[in-house]
Amino acid sequence: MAETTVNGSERVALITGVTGQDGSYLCELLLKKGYKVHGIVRRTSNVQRLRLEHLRTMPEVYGKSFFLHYGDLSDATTLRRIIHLARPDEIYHLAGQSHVGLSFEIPESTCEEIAMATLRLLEICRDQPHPIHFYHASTSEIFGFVKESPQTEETPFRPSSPYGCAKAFATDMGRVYRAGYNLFVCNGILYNHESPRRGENFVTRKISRQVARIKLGMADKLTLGNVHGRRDWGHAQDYVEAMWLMLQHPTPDDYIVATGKSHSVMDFVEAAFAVVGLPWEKHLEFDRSIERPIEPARLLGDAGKIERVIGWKPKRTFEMLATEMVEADLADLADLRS
Ligand code: NAP
Ligand code: F7E
Repeated sequence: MAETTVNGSERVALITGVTGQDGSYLCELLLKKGYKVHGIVRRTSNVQRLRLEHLRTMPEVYGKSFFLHYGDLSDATTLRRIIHLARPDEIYHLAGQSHVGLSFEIPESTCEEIAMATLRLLEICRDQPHPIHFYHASTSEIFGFVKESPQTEETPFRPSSPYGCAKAFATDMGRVYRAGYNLFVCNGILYNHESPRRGENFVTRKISRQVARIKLGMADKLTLGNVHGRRDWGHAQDYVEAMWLMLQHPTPDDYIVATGKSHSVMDFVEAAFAVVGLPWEKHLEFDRSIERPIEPARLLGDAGKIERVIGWKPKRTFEMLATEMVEADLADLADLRS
């Protein structure tokens, strides 16, 4: 296990996107490792942050080793101030509009939040007097119209969505700042990763939630778009471990984080219905308006480099993931009803 102190003092991490799926798991992981964790949250009309409530309401944690700051990716002055105050050893930059389908509807704000905000943060890091290890949340979507499968760190970027274009820009900027200014920047090129904390508008969680509703008699139909798309699906808790490991390595680099196994959306539907013992044929329906203008080709990752260099490997399987998600939704809905 890597040291969690520098020169005898506690390590400090800053997470953008701390309220998201990955941010919340990463926050728990770093607190467990003894870090002081600062998170940036944006102002919303609802002050409850569901994925963090358990930490925010722990008096021995909140305000002692875990701190939240208001900030927005568009607000460079505030970002600079937070970084100056927190003096992080490590920054995990996870924030941004993360829905590929939606990026076709709101391309400008998607690019602004993903591409320009990453550049903004890199510029702030460049000005800091102390060295910062910077993690950038890149994605398999940079490969889009792939020419080879599986993809490696050497596969050319050919994004097929506004989201993918913005992430490709941010990933390249990370490389430029690493080479040009000697900044410690790692691009984690992560393939789809899911969990019970996944947003409900991503396909796996939409499926697990609706399958649980159907099982409990609260719904009858699951409506999806294209179920033939294939993805390399892993578990978010395995993937946040990879983010941390990258920043502990002596030299910064880019790494693919994936399982190397390909499944279709339909495979996930079948696995989820199998958990509750119901026939999917009776409940599944299609809505063409959910389909996207373009789908990426076969996204499948070769995570050989991170296994060789850092020793990371996924622990959870596709079947474990589907089971955990459906069971968590069943338990959650049962709680809500009681
Ligand atoms: P997520 O659940 O959608 O979380 C996104 C986070 O970004 C939330 O905390 C959100 O805050 C915050 N955010 C969005 N716009 C912001 C803004 N303008 N200012 C400040 N904060 C903002 O995403 P995730 O699944 O955890 O993914 C984390 C990162 O990894 C994202 O950058 C995503 O694009 C990337 N990624 C994800 C996957 C995956 O399969 N999950 C794969 C590859 C890469 P609110 O809570 O206020 O909305
Ligand atoms: O779609 C199809 C859809 O939205 C997966 C993000 O975390 O991973 C994620 O992006 C597939 C696509 O994930 C519905 O057309 C069918 O083929 O769950 P998704 P995504 O687009 O792969 C990458 C790596 C990221 O970086 C992103 O941040 O499922 N699909 N029917 C549907 N998708 C949704 N959302 N909803 C449907 O009803």
